[in-house]
Amino acid sequence: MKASQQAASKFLSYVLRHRPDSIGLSLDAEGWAVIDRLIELAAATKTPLTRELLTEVVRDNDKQRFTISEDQQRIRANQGHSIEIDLALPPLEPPELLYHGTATRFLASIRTEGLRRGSRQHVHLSADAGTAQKVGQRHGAPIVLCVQAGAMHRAGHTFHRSENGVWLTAAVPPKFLATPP
Ligand code: HQG
Repeated sequence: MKASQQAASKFLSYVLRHRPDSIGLSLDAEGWAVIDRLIELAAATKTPLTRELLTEVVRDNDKQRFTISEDQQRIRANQGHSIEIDLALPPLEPPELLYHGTATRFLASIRTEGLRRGSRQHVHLSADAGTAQKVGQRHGAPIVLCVQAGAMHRAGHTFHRSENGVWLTAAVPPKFLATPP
């Protein structure tokens, strides 16, 4: 991604996941923003956007963080929200194992409480350990936890998969987590 795309991606993550109100933007119940309105409001910020830049960011984003609607009128973040929106994803049976990357300093608390969603709407899980490792690195010395997602699903926990392949669930109780000794 180019520097201009990276700046736009950060701005979009902030506005579409956490603070649409910071630029006076409204999202609908499923988290979509009207692109023309977003461009209009972004013009007054340090991160002005154009239709072309938005198209590039969505297309080239390393994690495919955003989706433009089929009619090209709206944009939303695929996951990571802290605001209350309903992505309207169907519940899905997860693979037997999923992974969660975190920092070693959180381990004691996670062993006691399980994984909590914190400020976000969901706990985020990865389909592979490599991706989880990268997610963990964002927080410090990384460690990858194994989540018994199949067993959780059989016990009645609901899972969704975001448009960009991130698995989402409300919480992971400690008994479904394999932590290193
Ligand atoms: C930890 C990125 C103590 C949790 C990624 C994590 C992801 C606990 C941190 C997405 C805990 C929350 C989300 C407990 C959980 N005690 N710590 N009981 N339960 N934690 O950033 O999963 O690049 O909110 O392990 O790729 O790291 O932004 O969540 O370390 O998909 O697109 O609390 O964000 O995507 O941190 O990352 P976060 P996350 P983007």
